[in-house]
Amino acid sequence: MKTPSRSGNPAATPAPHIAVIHGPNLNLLGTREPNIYGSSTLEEINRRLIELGRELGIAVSPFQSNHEGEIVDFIHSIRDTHAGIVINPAGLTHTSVALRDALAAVALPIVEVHLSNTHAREEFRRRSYVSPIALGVISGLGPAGYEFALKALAARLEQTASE
Ligand code: CA2
Repeated sequence: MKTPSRSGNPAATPAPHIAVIHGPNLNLLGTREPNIYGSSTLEEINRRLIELGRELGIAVSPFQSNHEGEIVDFIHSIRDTHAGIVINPAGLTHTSVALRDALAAVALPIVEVHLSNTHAREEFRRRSYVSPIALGVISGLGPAGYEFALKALAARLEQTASE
């Protein structure tokens, strides 16, 4: 199989797409609770991920919603166009069977990211409906966690493309 192109040649294999999904309230990043979630805004995080994606030969599609159904619809919509998902499901991590079912249904490789260490906080944050169907989980490393997740998915795609 062909590997993703990093040549910048438009005639070469198109870059695989990876969605970066941010759940409810993450639009507030950088404006409230910097002691827990840091001072980067969502826009800054997305900009950095798009830039990193370019370096990795990946087209990054960021998406944020405060509405569970919109996130489910978005996941359905990328089923045939995207090769993987980085997701911070935010509060839906701990509550949403619908989100988990949508992710399982599209059967794309997923990396779950949390800015804070969910295991060092309240007990209810320790349960994730997403983790059992994720390739991996990164928690507590701040915005760098999204970058590690993107690199891990890019490496996985390279690996599966060469198999
Ligand atoms: O640590 C994370 O990334 C979380 O996914 C964030 C969620 C929380 O429910 C999870 O347990 C862990 C909360 C997102 C709220 O985002 C805010 C950002 C700025 C100000 C207030 C809330």
